[in-house]
Amino acid sequence: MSYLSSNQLKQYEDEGFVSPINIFSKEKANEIRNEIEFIENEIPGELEEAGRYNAHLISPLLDEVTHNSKILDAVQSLIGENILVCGTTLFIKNPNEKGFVSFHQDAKYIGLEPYNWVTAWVAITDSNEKNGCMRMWSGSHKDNLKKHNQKFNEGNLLTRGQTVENVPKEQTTPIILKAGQMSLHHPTVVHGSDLNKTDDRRIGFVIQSYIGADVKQVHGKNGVQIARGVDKFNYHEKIRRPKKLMDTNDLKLKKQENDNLQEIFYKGSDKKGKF
Ligand SMILES: O=C(O)CCC(=O)C(=O)O
Repeated sequence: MSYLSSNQLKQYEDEGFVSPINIFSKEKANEIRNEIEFIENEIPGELEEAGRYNAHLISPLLDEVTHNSKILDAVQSLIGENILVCGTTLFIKNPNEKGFVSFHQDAKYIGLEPYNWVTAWVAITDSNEKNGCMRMWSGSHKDNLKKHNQKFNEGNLLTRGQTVENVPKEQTTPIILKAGQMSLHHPTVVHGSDLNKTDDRRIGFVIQSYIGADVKQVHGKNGVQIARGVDKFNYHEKIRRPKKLMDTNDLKLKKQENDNLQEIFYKGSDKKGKF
């Protein structure tokens, strides 16, 4: 039986996302926030720019979220029982910083094919219209890949500032989440987010993405962890899960994985951004 209800499955099919889904308590979300902020304080810069990827490789609490059985039950309803984690991203918007995310489709530069994969956006803080929650262009996943302009623009939290132009923003749906809830979105749904206009941080921990074992990385090398089921395809190298916080070898693994990611994200581009 599917963990997602038939209405939720229909929402995903029709709109390209499903939200909100309760995962853990506000208290747990706070504990995770504290771990993120502890890392930021201990190793300044570790979670910034290209370091914002794959923090689950150095943080036992983020590893626990990545392998959370409720999240995996929901993901299984969409991509089947053999699930790999091929990366995570921290999308943090600090107050007084000009961070935003232009409208884009994840599938454009991520190199994961076929599209049997899904992204889980887990709210570590509340996420709402005031602090720049994601906005989804409902139904846009049905049109396949769209043209993206590469803007490399100031404040844009995407690698290339990749932008789908002329999205009817008033028709997009805000993904309002309480800390501890998540949304799931499709590889080709167009989405973005505005500035954080509050005086607290907005933190999203994004499993980007959960892929079926049948999904290849066509732009480079992606280390993966088995989250559930079996991997009879063996397309990717398996990487370990952390046993303690900020272990020296795990920090090296994170760096190596993130170097590989840079190759993937900037494949074919003669310009590089800071993420
Ligand atoms: O956190 C955001 O505002 C955008 C995140 C995003 O684009 C994604 O998770 O694919």
